[in-house]
Amino acid sequence: MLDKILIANRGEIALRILRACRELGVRTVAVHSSADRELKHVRLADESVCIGPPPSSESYLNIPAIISAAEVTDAVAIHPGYGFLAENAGFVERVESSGFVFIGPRAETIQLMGDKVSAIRAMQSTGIPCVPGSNGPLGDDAEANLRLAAEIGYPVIIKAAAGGGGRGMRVVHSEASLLHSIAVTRAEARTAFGSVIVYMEKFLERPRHIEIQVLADQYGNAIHLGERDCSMQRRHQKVAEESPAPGITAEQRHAIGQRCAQACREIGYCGAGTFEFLYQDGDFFFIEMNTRIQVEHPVTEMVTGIDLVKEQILIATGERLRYRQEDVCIRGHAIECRINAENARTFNPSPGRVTQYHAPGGPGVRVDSHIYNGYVVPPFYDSMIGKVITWGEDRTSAIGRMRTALSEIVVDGIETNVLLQQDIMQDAAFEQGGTNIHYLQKKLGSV
Ligand code: MV4
Repeated sequence: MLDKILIANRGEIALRILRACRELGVRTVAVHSSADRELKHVRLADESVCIGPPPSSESYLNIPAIISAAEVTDAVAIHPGYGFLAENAGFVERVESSGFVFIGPRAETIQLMGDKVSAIRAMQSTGIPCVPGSNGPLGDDAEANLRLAAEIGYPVIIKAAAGGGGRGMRVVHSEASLLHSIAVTRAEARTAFGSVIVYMEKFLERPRHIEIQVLADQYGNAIHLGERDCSMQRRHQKVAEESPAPGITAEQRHAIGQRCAQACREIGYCGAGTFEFLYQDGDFFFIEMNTRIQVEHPVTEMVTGIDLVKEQILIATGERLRYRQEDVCIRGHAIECRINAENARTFNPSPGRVTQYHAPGGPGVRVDSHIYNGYVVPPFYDSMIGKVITWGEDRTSAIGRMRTALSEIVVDGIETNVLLQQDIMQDAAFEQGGTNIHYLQKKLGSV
């Protein structure tokens, strides 16, 4: 077993990782910025090291400071959580060349998936269904690009190879604007990512965002843990997620899940990962792979009973997967509502002191949050302050428990999105299930 793990993150996920370490009897090192001395996991960790001033660029993204903290505390492994350095192949190389274990996939895998063109190529070659498109970078031949778009059929979408998560993309509705859109997306990609590589896909107009969770070990064993529906989003920020996805049959889950597990074996994937798909009219289309633990991992944990963070650590330790595919069963339904410190109307962050906090509870209710009475939400980081997750024997029961949980939660002193979450949990279309990625923004009246 890994003796001591350094947690290279903050907030709820740092606390989540700390709890997994505790269960496994692994000692913990918290690293934090000078604005984060009062974080709950910093207080609970066996050791803590301040790695820099408040801005992430000088603390949670400060690779030399994190490596030094691992060296001075004799940590043996580093868990990156999500965001920050979690999908930075250069960081993984530095971690490994300094003699530490990175809890996640190999640097080459992160590199492969970070370039969306190479990710799609790799997935296509393993038989994962992809969106019809250029199957590679666009060249500078205007005629060839116009011909390709005509073949695919408008509307098309131009995406930056180095983008992802909604950054660096442009929808094109007709040939009149194709060449201009390619040029603009290239220029934006150069500025934002330092790469001019762009590719083209058919633009799907009303898809759902459904993703498959996988676990793979270092010995070529891989399993899937079903899907999550993450369609309830605003400006590429997920708001609520659930598992299983409404309307997906056991046969569909099995078919797409087996393909993902097989793809993991073929590319030598190692650790926890997520295949992101657009789902429309009964078909799955791969768009990206995430090589990290994700914010919404708890809904999968609740329906499978498998602790994904513990499994990440065990896999990094060099253990074989403890579950075969037959051992994984999806039981009941789970929903996650993200709780953000933000203004209900403008969605602007609302940092400040939490003067009163009462967490919801009861059967089937889980709260992943680092906040407490008197905690000050700093202005420097993401506005998510926690997640409420409910489980029920069926979707109706999970929704009912979420409504009750949201009616119990009290977070005073700062503004939060609790009212928005209550509204979503009462929404007739949500209750029906299967809303697409545009639903929430339309409901909110912002396109
Ligand atoms: C698309 C698409 C429609 N067609 N690709 C946005 C985030 C990035 N991961 C991929 N995204 C999209 N790619 C094709 N070919 C629509 C989106 C999209 C989206 C996807 C998932 C969740 C939310 C979204 C919101 C807007 C657009």
